Amino acid sequence: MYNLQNRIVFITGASSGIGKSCARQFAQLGAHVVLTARRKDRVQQVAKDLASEFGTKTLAIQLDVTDRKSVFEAVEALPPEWQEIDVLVNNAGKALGLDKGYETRIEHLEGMFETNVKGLIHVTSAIVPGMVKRNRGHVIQIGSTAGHWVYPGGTVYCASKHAVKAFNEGLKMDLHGTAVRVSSVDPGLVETEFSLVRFEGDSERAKTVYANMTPLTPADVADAVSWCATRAPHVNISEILLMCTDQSHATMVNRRSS
Ligand code: NDP
Ligand code: 8X3
Repeated sequence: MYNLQNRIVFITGASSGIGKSCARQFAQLGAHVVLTARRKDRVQQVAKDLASEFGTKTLAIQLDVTDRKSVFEAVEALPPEWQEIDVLVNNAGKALGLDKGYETRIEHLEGMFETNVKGLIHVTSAIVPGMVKRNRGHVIQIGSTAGHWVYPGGTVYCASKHAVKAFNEGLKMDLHGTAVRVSSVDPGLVETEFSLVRFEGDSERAKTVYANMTPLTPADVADAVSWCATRAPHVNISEILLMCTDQSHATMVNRRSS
């Protein structure tokens, strides 16, 4: 098992949901955690909680992954003892709306592709060269079942997650011959703020997504992420596709009558 004690883990989208749970899992494993997101107060609070609960060494940084310049500046400005990132969890992402692909509003199209695809590539590009130089590191993308299957209303979001899947396959080949590992953890329905964001704050509509079924929790996904990161260095987990027992395919969800 790969020991993450005192290793540096950099997480995007650590203010909520899966990213926040990953931060907790890595903190429990003794890692030092860099928490990033746009909502600075939230990442500061997560950092404070982990420090008081586990004594974790944390760094909270306000970061918008869509801003390539800020991403590179933030990575370059890391204090020396935080520079040697061992694990990158590229988690920041979103779905916006449930429109047909050709009717998707430009701000939704841009919001999804700028964050899910370009943002993930910006962060990877800022961090991976250091991993290559040290010949050590692990990039873990949070993909989605939406990167494997398409569903009605998810055309653009699914296209963005298919792009993540393709980028990740390429990244593994780009890093061929190095010791840098590349994984993708691809969940189905997870109850987080994801649907609240998708439906622009409509909490009633968001709740219906997870009604009368038992979705994955963010901690279930973080388990898979930390499992990838703790395998022996010669083991590279390429992909984990995970769904709750109530979900069998993109739109095949077992809902119990209430
Ligand atoms: P949440 O909405 O709970 O979390 C999303 C996180 O992304 C937040 O921390 C948010 O922080 C951050 N984020 C959004 N935009 C940006 C940005 N431009 N720059 C930096 N951070 C950003 O949703 P989830 O935890 O569910 O989503 C996390 C990932 O998991 C996403 O990539 C999503 O596509 C994926 N996923 C989710 C599933 C689900 O059913 N929930 C299933 C499969 C995959 P802030 O707003 O503070 O910037
Ligand atoms: C999130 C899973 O099915 O809600 O990536 O799009 S789904």
